[in-house]
Formats: sequence, C-alpha cells, structure tokens
Amino acid sequence: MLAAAGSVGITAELNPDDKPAFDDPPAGFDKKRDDIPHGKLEMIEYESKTVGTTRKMQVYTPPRYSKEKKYPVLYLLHGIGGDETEWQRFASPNVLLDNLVADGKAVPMIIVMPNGRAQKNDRAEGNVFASAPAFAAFENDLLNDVIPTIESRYSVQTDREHRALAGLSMGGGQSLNFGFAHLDTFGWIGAFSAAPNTKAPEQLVPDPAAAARQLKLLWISCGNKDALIRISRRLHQYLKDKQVPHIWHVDSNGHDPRHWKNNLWLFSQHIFK
Ligand code: FER
Repeated sequence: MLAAAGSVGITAELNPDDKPAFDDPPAGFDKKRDDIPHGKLEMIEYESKTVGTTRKMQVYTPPRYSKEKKYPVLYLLHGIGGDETEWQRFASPNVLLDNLVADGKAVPMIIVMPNGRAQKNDRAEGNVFASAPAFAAFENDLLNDVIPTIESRYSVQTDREHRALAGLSMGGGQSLNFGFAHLDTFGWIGAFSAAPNTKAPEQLVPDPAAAARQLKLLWISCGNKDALIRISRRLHQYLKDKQVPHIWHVDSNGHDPRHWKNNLWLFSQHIFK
C-alpha cells in the first residue's frame, strides 16, 4: 500500500453524486468461520513469455472445487507497493468468499491474484513509482500468459461473461485500462480507488455506446478521504454524461485496505449473476 501518497487525513471536496451506493459490510463479514466449507489458496508459478521469467500468482479455488464443474474467474490486481501476496494480506479474499458462498450471496468463483509489475525484478523494492511502466506492460502478461495458464490448469469458463477484472489503486487503473481495451475478454470490471495510471476518460472509453452494450457491470469506487478521488470522479462524470451504466460507490474511507476489502466484498456479490 502506498497510503502515504499525500492521501492521509485529506477530506476531499465532494459532489452530490459522491455518496455510497451500498451499505458497508456487516460486522463479522471478514471473520473465518469454522462451521462452513473452505476454499483453498495456492501459490503457483508460470512461465511468462512477456517478461521472460518464471512468475508467481496466488489462486483461490472455492469450497468444494471440482473438476466436474466449470467456474468463473475474477482476476484481482494489487497496488503500486504490492505484489501477488497483497490482496491476501489486505483483505483475505478466501475468507470473504467462503462466507459469501456459504450464505448464498456470491457465486463460487476462482480468484487469481497475479503480480501486476511485469518486469524481471517484480519485487516492490526501492522507488516503487519507477515501476509504473511495468504496470502498463502487464497487459500482455495478463492476456498472453496469466489467463492461458489459468485456463489450462483449472476447470474454468472461458468466455467474457465469466471473466472479471478488478483491482485496487494501480490495479484499479490497470483494470480500467485493460478492461475497456478488451471488452471482448472481460465482461465485469471493478476499480477501487483507481490511481493516476488510469487513462483519461475520452481515451479509455472512446466508444461509450459499445461499452454500454458490452459491459455486464462496471464498478467504480473511492473513499471520500482519498486524495486520488478526482481520478474516479472524472470517469464517473464522463460515463454519466455518455450514459454508460455503472456503479459509483463513495464510502467514508481513505486510500486504505478497509476500502479495498469492503469493495471486494460488495463487488464479488454482483458478478457472474
Ligand atoms: C500516483 C499516486 C499514487 C501514482 C500512482 C499511485 C503512477 C498509486 C498508488 C497505489 O497503487 O496505492 O501519482 O502515479
């Protein structure tokens, strides 16, 4: 997390639209329950032709995962100071999803948490901002290496209606940039406190009518104490003007794990339905 990027304690000026679309999760949503079936987490390796190295990603398979069934897949991307372990540390997606599936609130799905810094040394070391170009280069790694690996090793549905892309901060910007560029690949897009790597709205969505037609769900969220809210807000305003349906969820957090965990919990209940 790079919460220190000038965002702590800032109360951004709010527009009338900048309000919650949903309530915050109830107490206990993120507590591991012993009385329900659990999914599995595994760290796997793959050969990346894009980067020319062996790379890692964490994969969650849902409770009672079976090769007899085919599952939808959520690709979940981390922030500028993170790596393939960040979502697990911030939000324990396995616990959230185990609980939601047990309560019938989410579809059993596979969650893939790759490393979005597509360069030979992909550790979050030194000046993490210097790796911004590698976050852009991840587009090819995701499409040509990560997705084919998942689709060859797991029992998954392989059409756009069963592929979602979401992320936090830099990963939110990646999700928007790659998702809109590949609407034939991803039907569901989520961006939680998207960072300044997000393309300008006119570049991101040059054909609003096509986007409106193809998207199953577009989720844009930000905390009202996040100094980066202008990035998400200008996209919301553009999409509203162009009549592209989307969710604009502004909660009372900052640029922080609480926002990301809450929004993963909310977003995951709306996809693949
Ligand atoms: C920036 C401020 C924040 C930026 C990226 C971030 C590329 C990313 C923050 C995060 O991922 O938490 O100016 O430029």
